[in-house]
Amino acid sequence: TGVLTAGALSTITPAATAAPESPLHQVIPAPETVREAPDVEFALTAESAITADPGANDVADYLAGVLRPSTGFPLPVAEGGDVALRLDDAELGPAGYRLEVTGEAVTLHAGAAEGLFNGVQTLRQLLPAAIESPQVQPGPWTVPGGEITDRPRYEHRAAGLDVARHFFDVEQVKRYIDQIARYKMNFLRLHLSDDQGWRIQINDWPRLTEHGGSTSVGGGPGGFYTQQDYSEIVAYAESRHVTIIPEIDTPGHTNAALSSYAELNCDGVAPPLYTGIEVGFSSLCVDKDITYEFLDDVIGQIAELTPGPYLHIGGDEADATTDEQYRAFMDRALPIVEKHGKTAVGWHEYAKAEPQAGSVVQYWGVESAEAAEMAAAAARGNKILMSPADRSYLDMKYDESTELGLSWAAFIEVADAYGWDPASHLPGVPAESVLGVEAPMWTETLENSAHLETMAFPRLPAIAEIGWSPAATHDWESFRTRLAEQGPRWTAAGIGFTRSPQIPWP
Ligand code: TNX
Repeated sequence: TGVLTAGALSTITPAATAAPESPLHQVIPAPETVREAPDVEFALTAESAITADPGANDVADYLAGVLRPSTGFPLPVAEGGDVALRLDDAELGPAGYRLEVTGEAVTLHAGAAEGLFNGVQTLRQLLPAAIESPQVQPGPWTVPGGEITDRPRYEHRAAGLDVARHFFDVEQVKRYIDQIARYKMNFLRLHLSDDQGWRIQINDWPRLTEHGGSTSVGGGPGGFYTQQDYSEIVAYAESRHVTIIPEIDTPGHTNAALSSYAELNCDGVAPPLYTGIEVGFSSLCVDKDITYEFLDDVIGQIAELTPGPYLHIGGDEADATTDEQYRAFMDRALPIVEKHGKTAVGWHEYAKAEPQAGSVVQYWGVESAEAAEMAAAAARGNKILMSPADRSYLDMKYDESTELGLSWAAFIEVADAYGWDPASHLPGVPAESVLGVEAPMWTETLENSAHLETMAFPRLPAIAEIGWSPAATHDWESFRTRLAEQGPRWTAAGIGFTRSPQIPWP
C-alpha cells in the first residue's frame, strides 16, 4: 500500500476571519435546517425543571446529569418545567428531532427517545462551553433563540475500537462511548480478538482469556471482559443510544486463539503468544470441524449477549489462506452468524465469498481501490459501510510530527478526514447501497484514554458530520470554524485533543 503525503489530500486555507456566527450555527454535526430568532434568548436558572413525556424519562435523567454538575442547579425532572422533552413528532423518523428555543422555554420534539437524545447533544452545544465542566461554574446559562430541525443522512454512524492490540477496560470504553455519542454516532464496533489478544470470556474455552488474553502489543499485561463486563458495556452503550457491534476477526488475526488451543491449528501445535504488530500470518484451520464447533460457541455466546442486529466476522488480511480456503471458511462461518440471528458484517475482502444479500461489507481501502469489487457486492444486495483507511482511520498520524499512530494508509489531517463524500467515494456503488460510515481506532500504538483522545479529536467529529449532515451542508470553511468552538468544550470536559494547525482554535 502506498503512503500518501498529507498535501495530496489536504486543502489548507487561511484562517477564517469572518465574525463568529450565532452559536445556533456552530453545531457539529451540522443540522439539516437552522432558523435564528435574533434577540431571543433562553436562560437556564436555579428554578428550571425538565419535563418529559412518558417514554422520555431516561433522556430527561441523562440531560439533568449533563447540566447539573456545571450549573449547580437542582434541575428536577418534574411537571411544568421550562425544558420539555416531547415524543410528539413521528415524522422526524427514529433519530430526528426539532429543537425550539424561545425566551420562556426550550422544547425538544421527536418521534422516539433516540431523537430526543440526539437533540440533547445539540442543546448542550448551544450552551456556553463551561457547561461541560464537572465543577460548578458561574454561568449565565443562555441558549440562543430559534429552531433547529434535524435528522441523519445515514442510519449508521459508527466508531470502531480495537481492544485487542491494547486492552481498554470497561470504564475506558464507557468514556469513549460518551465521547462518540456527543457527535450523534450510534454504533460502536468492538474489535474483541486479534493475534495479540483475546478479550472476551467464552464458556467452555477458558484458555482463550486466561492465556490468549494475558498480553498485548509490546508484551504488557493484556486483559479481558467477563461476559458480565461485556453486558455492562452493551447496557451502557444502549443508555447512550449506541449499539455495540462485536467483532471476532476470522480466519486470520487469530494467533491468540491458536496459541490457547492447539487443536485449532492444522498441525496441532499451539504457536507462542504474539506481541508484535505484523499482520497476515495466522489462520484458523479451515478443514477441521473443531474450527466451526469453536466458532459456534463463540458466535452463539456473543450473539446471546448482544441485542444489536450485527456481528462482525472480520475476514481481513487473511494472507495465510488461499482464496479457495478463504471461501470454504466463509461458506461455513457465515451460516453460523445467521443461525444465531445476526446480520454479518465483514471487512471488504469477504465480498469475494459472496455473503448473502443484506450482509454488510465494510470498505477499508485506500484511494478508492477495490471500487469495482464493492460495486459488484452492492449489485448482489450487500450494504457498503464506508471506512476508507486514508480518510477515516483515527489511528493514522495527522502528519509526520504526530508521535502516536501509524502511517501506512496516509497522513490524515482534519481536512482529509472531512474532505470526502461516502455517496460518491466508490465509483459504481449506488448511493442507496451505502449504509453509513465508521471511524476505526486501531490501537497498536495506543494504550490509554489520553492516547485515544489525541487521535479521535478533532477528527472523529469530521467523520460524524459526514455520516449525519446533509451533503448540502458540507463546507470546509464552515466546519473548521465550528470545530474550533469545540476546543473549549473538550477542555472543560477534560477531553484531550490535537491542536491541528488547520483549525482556528480560539
Ligand atoms: C489494517 S483495517 C488492519 C488492522 C490494523 C490496521 C492499522 C483492517 C481491516 N486491518 O489489523 O490494526 O490496519 O491501521
